[in-house]
Amino acid sequence: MATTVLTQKPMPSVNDLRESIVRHLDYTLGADADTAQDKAWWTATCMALNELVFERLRSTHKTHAKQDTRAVNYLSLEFLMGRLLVNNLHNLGVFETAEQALAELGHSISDICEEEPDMALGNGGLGRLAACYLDSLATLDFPAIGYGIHYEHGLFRQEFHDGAQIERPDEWREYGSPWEICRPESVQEVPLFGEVTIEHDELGRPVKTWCPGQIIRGVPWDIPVVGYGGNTVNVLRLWESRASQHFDWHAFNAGAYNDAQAEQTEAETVSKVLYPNDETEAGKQLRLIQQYFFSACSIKDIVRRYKRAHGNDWSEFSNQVVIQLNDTHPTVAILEMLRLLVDEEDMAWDQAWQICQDVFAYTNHTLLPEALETWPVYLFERVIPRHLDMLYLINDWFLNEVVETKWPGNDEIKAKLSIIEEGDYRKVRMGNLCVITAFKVNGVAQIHSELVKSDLFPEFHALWPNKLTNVTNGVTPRRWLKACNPRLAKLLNDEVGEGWPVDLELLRQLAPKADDSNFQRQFLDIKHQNKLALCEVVKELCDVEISPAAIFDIQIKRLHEYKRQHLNLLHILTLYKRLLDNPELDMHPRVFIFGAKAAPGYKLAKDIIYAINKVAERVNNDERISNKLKVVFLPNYRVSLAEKMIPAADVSEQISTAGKEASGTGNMKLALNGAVTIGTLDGANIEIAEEVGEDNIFIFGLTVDEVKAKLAEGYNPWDYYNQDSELKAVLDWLEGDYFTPGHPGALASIRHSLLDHGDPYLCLADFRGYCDAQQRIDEAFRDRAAWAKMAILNTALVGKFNSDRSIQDYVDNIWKLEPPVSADSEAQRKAG
Ligand code: 26Q
Repeated sequence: MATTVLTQKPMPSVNDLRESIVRHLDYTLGADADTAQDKAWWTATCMALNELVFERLRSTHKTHAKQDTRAVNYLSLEFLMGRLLVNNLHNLGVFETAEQALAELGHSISDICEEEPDMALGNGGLGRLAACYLDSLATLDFPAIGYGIHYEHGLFRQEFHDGAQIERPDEWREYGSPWEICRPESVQEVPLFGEVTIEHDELGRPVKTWCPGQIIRGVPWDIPVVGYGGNTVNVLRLWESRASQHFDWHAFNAGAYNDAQAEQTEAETVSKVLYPNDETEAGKQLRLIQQYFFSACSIKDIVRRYKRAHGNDWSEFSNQVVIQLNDTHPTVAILEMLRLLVDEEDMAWDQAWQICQDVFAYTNHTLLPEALETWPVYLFERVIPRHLDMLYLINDWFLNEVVETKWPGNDEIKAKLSIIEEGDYRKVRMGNLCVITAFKVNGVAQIHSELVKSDLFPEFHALWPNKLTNVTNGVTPRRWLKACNPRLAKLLNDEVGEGWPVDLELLRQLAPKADDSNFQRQFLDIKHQNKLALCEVVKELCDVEISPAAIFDIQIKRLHEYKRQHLNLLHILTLYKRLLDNPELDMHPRVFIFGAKAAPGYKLAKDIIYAINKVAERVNNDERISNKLKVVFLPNYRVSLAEKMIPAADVSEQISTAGKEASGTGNMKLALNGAVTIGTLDGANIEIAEEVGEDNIFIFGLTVDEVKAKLAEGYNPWDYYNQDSELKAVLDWLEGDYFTPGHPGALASIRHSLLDHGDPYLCLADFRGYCDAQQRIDEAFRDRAAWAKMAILNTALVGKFNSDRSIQDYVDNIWKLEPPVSADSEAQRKAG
């Protein structure tokens, strides 16, 4: 591992850390050790740790400033960081030290860590991916900065009331967070609204000037990102919106207290709350303002940092700066960069546009048509009128020079590739603007990237054959194995040494032991311990008793029709029916465990949650089936809950309609922790199957090509309903009041979507194949040695899905960052 930090204080002893915790409790928090609550102990522990973190933050900053090398700026509306204390303790190598120090103070480290609220500034996969990538960038010692929004409220807290999802506000920093550092010296101002005026210069050329109607301030909060080994600490910079003047005294004195107050409230609304929709575009003005606010603050910050080192010499800018757009959400950053260079730096258009084409790269995370972002032109015109001018200039150049050269006179292609979509009202296509500008566009798994080329952007691919590429997603093994599964981590340390958290391919050495009965026993024993721990969580959260001897079958992800939690439900109903028909049915006991939030406005998704909860209630209380089947839906699924569920999983449900899940990352976390996947040939499942081998995964269902063919020939779900009596029975079951006594039809919307509304995600077509694969799992699980072998091989063979590998792919193929300077080579350079 390369090191960028040359001198550092030695690691604290148990005594040092214990004293530091008490010192912070006494003097920073003003609390009393005898009466302090766990929350105060948690805060004091974070503050004690920050003494190490901040020192490394400063030295990393100095090193990077001195080296002045190319750095990546990762722009994302979402960062799902989860909890930071456990992770930072592990990454700094002081987890055991802290455990001992807290024990001496009479506290268990796990109780203290449980006090930390999750930093849930994201919806799901895309946001968690950004967090894993920050971890890997710091671990690999690359200079990187994450830019996002300092939401006051992250993703809503989920409660179930009589089985239905209720949303409550998330309060992750009600009284402040010990991890954040406010940087008032780097505040940015962001203009909004107003109009563009045209005047003429001395040569009679038109000069456009933007006269904004409002200015809001962006206040940066820095969250340190500690790399594994603690050499590099990068930052995640999150922007909070504030009114430009703290208070309008003029208005106040004139008696207009409410006006002054209103402006402040309006400005502060911008960073108030994370939009809880993923995959579906909301089209709301506030969301566009969020996107512009954070993009503008970030671009200004990037330019400010560059100018600090290079003044007005722009020749090095595209060598020093690369900006990765996490989906299209930060697209307006492109337009803001142009505006800044042209309007404020007086740069010629051609040069400014060239810079944009050299620095931006874009990651696509979805093919779903409804998720491709578009914005009404009138909203652009209202909120960022000057940016709309810039957009038209790009579009004119693109259509009249680029497209016209390749396809002369072809208006059909022009209409398709234009950044502007015509129609009832005109819309801005954010994806097209990204692809036209970016020097690289990547999908997030092999199949997804191929579909981006062939189905989503085929003409762009024909224009620029080297632009579209793939970087398969990955997850950090520090959080998703070492920290969340300490029992397995210890076994791995004993087997392959302690290097695996930074070199996951080392786990391949386990493969020869997959047949070793002693090793199998140890592996299964750890799984059993982890399952026991999850039993307690389930008891506490759902008041349901489950047995660790059962198969723990887990589906955790956002709730979406395309992810097909309702296909899982149909199979559960099938098993339940078989058990009622034959209580002696030979099946291994199974617990189906769900975790998922539904977007608050996504009616069918909420209906599916309700249905699973209602079926769970009935099944779990049915004594006739003698505990062979249990169903639990854990409320408020989030990163910290995932960390408890994943180590306990036997079976990982990855059952999206082929072609719909761009990659998936939960699939990787579960396999790494020894869960066996039941899945379709979709997203990264395909690559997981390649790595672990077809004997160690349960694949079923239509392929991407078969899905396309079926839809082309005219898919009719009724055909499956009429031909499969078991399927018919469970669908009809949803119509009555069996699961909702006294309320017939309460679950009928699911049946309707699958029959009357055409089953858009082909659940019925895949139903029988899914049931058969589940049957094979039931049989396989009973052969304990064979199952252990499969589980071990999953852990051993998924090294590819380490986010360090993903980051190295980005560095080599897209960002072209220099390899970090190691302490050794730095010393050599100085010496000679
Ligand atoms: C867009 C406009 C307005 C409001 C919200 C949104 C919005 C927000 C979040 C749209 C999409 C998202 C999130 C998408 C997401 O998480 N996609 C997932 O990304 C993962 C990482 O690449 C993949 O593994 C998953 O397959 C993909 O679904």
